[in-house]
Amino acid sequence: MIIKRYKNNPILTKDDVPYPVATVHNAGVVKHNGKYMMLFRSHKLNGRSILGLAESDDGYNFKVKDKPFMIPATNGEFAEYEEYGVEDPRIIFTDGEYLITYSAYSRHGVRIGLAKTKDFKSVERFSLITEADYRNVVIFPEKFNGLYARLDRPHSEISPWSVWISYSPDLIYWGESKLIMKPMQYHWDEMKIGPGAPPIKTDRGWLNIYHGVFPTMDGSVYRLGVALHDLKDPSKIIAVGDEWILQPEEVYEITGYVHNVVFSCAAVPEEDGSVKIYWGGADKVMCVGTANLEELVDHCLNNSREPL
Ligand code: BMA
Repeated sequence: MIIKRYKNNPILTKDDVPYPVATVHNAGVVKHNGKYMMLFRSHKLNGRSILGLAESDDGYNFKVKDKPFMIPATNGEFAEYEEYGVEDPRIIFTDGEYLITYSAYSRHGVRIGLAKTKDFKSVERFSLITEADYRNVVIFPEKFNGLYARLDRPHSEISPWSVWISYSPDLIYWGESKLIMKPMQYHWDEMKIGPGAPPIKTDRGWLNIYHGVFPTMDGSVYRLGVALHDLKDPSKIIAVGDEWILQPEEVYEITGYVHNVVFSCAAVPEEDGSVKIYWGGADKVMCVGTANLEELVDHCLNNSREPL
């Protein structure tokens, strides 16, 4: 197994949250001042989502803060687009601050909001970076020719749901969009794919942990895979691992709020060459596992399928 599940999974459940929620899942995680900060999604008891914050010394044992970190905005330009909830945060560190991209749901569809924090105490909403309908936006932690780059996944009735790249000088205006990776027919990711954890820089390329969905008679199955992007030009995909790296297998991944789901929004690289990969199990609990970064890169390169 390329990912070793932590023995005490799940690491966070609704029972650890000091306010009423039905789920804890799809969390963004980063290291801040030596602590692991986890921004997790929870369904409230009305079915709409909010983001909570938990903190840990070791990346495994988390303590949840008393109050949610982000709830839907009630005034300003974001309020209209967050009416139905905020979901699936991804976090990166750049230029001395953390950028949080999250799905903003409303009667108009799903857009991506970008918020900033320096300290995980206060948070400032900065921009709505897509129109509807987009999900799964990850920003690269480095700029390319002076531009921020992001991967995203627009909805489409015509093409299978695929991964695109776009660039921005200021985190407000985005362009130079290009399709870079598609689902593969009759393959584990044939129905849709989407970026998962923000890309991780390695010697051989940017490692992109993504999710792929396969439709079955029993509903969709969400799995994780890996792709490798060129270090200088992230629109070039060097390789895509043909086989998944994680699929729902444990009870807490097979049954829950939505069954048969492993869904990642975060991976934290460590100094010893390992990486902690975080995922939501069945849209209900948070899990973690470890992998070796070089092995994940080998997994892409040794048996690669075409990106398009
Ligand atoms: C996707 C998103 C994720 C969720 C997944 C499985 O479309 O809604 O937040 O984890 O479905 O239900």
